[in-house]
Amino acid sequence: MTSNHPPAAVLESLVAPKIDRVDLVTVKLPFVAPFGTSVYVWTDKEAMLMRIESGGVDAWSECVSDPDPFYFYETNGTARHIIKDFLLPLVEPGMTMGELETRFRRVRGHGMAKATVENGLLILIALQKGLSLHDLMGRPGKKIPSGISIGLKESPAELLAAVEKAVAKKYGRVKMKIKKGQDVEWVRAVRERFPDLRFMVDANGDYALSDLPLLKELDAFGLMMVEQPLSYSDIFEHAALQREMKTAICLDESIHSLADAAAAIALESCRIINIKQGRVGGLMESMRIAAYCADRGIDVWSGGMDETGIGRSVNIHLQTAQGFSLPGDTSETSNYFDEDIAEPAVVLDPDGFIDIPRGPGIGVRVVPERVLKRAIGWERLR
Ligand code: OSB
Ligand code: MG
Repeated sequence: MTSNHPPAAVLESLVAPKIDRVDLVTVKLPFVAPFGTSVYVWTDKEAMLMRIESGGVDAWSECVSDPDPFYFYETNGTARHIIKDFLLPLVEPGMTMGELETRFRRVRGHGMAKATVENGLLILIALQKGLSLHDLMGRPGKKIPSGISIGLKESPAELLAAVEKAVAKKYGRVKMKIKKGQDVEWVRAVRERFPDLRFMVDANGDYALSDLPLLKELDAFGLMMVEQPLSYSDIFEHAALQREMKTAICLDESIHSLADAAAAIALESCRIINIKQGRVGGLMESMRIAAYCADRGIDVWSGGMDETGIGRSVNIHLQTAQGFSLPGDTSETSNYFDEDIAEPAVVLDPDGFIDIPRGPGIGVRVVPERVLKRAIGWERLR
């Protein structure tokens, strides 16, 4: 099926327009509360945004890297370097997006940098055609299920309060971060209070195979999955762990491409994959991975990187693609920021679903005054 209908073919055939101007703008938005994980605690979102102008139309995209390499090897600094010195010089008017992607392959890795340029061009093309991004992808609109990622908390009481709030909002599933020493008993507390909750955990690679007895204890809690329990770069040992665990393993950090997904599936390293469009190099590779997984009975969902309204909207549109079978990390804007740089904010409807932002492109408007207020760096590249 996928061979007759390559899932990203409709995007691959689009032609890149002539670009008049490109800017990188870095904004720093304070989080409403610190976001704690096993690898770092972030207190604000430092997001590098790209603005591409063509024939009087301007498109914004967002690089999902952080200023630090604690979740992923790319940083805003490396992404800027790769975009400026290697990717943008490869972009020529008249080339198809498929050709662009082929040229980009010469640069090894750096998917977050690649996604910033690729998504920016796709959003620009959508705007010029007057189409929403999901229409450009050839996908019908639908209500998008919500999911929330709750960071590490200071106490079980604080954790329970956060879960309670999420349950009241009708989030489609709740994920909590775990780390060594803050796991089984915290999970038990949530499960005892919310026996029917669609519930999962994310370790961001904090455990080793030698922690097998502890990880197996998680099987008692009816979790939807345990995300990235072992090292950020591992696929092989996750297969050994999955053989020993009842709970489905979901890979996040380890999956950078369709080839990685194929390896993980062949090795039976996971039963679920978290697709972050930035981490895998953009919308086209995301669509390929999702369809490939769907054909093999592997569930996928869209992860998040605490994006501003720009990246958040891209993630929402992506979830119309074939294969996105589970709620992702797509939560309300107010979960992160008092004031985003784009509007309208993402909100849940009374059933816990999200409407795709309406209108051409990603459907959200970047508010220039808010960008200016939050900008900590601005550079014209072209
Ligand atoms: O591991 O999924 C992760 C945020 C930053 C870096 C890594 C991760 C996360 C999240 C939050 O879990 C996702 C979101 O709410 O956007
Ligand atoms: Mg994760």
